[in-house]
Amino acid sequence: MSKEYDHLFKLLIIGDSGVGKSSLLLRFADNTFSGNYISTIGVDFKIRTIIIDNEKVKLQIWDTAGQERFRTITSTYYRGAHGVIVVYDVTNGDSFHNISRWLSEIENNCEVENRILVGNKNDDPSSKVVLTKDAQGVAQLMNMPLFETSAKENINVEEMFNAITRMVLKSKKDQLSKQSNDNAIKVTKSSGHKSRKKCC
Ligand SMILES: Nc1nc2c(ncn2[C@@H]2O[C@H](COP(=O)(O)OP(=O)(O)OP(=O)(O)O)[C@@H](O)[C@H]2O)c(=O)[nH]1
Ligand SMILES: [Mg+2]
Repeated sequence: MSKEYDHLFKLLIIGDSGVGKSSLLLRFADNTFSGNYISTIGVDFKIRTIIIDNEKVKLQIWDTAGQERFRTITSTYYRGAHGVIVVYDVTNGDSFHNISRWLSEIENNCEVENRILVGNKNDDPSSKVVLTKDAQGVAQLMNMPLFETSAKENINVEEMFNAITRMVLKSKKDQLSKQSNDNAIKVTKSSGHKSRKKCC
């Protein structure tokens, strides 16, 4: 029987209320979109398993409420996250300026290194107010990849989730190879010590 998955990662989606966090998750997990706005209460999550380089990666994706009144509850869900998706709305300048607040939330609540910046609602050039080059500037400064997406038109959603998953997978593999290198050094050191003893 084939394994259910090779890796299980927890991803978190944060950002101002109304930027389209739940819509991005619905598009990715169920390939649906609704124009109705039902603001998330607290947190919600969905699961999707994807294949990356022949490995099954099960993603548990937590969708948090953007509203300020849920901040205490949502902050408890940061712990243990392997990757964080920080979303703003390209048609709403305030949501872009608030990115720095969301990055501070990450710093205060977890030690995750894999973060991605997402400008959602990139489907109507006439309402776009956050220019791509400005967003790229911030992304570079913060050392985060930038994706402009549309949950509505299904633009770049799959690519964005794949990118953050690849980042998390790479971190895990780097960490594992570092650990096995460290262990190899330890073994070499201890066997070296033994052989010196034998000599004497
Ligand atoms: N044009 C357009 N509208 C979108 C897009 N994504 C979401 N919306 C709309 O934006 C509104 C808010 O979307 P949500 O996904 O509920 O936003 P949210 O970030 O989860 O909001 P909270 O749960 O309150 O934090 C809804 O009316 C969606 O239909 C998009 O890519 N393009
Ligand atoms: Mg929501």
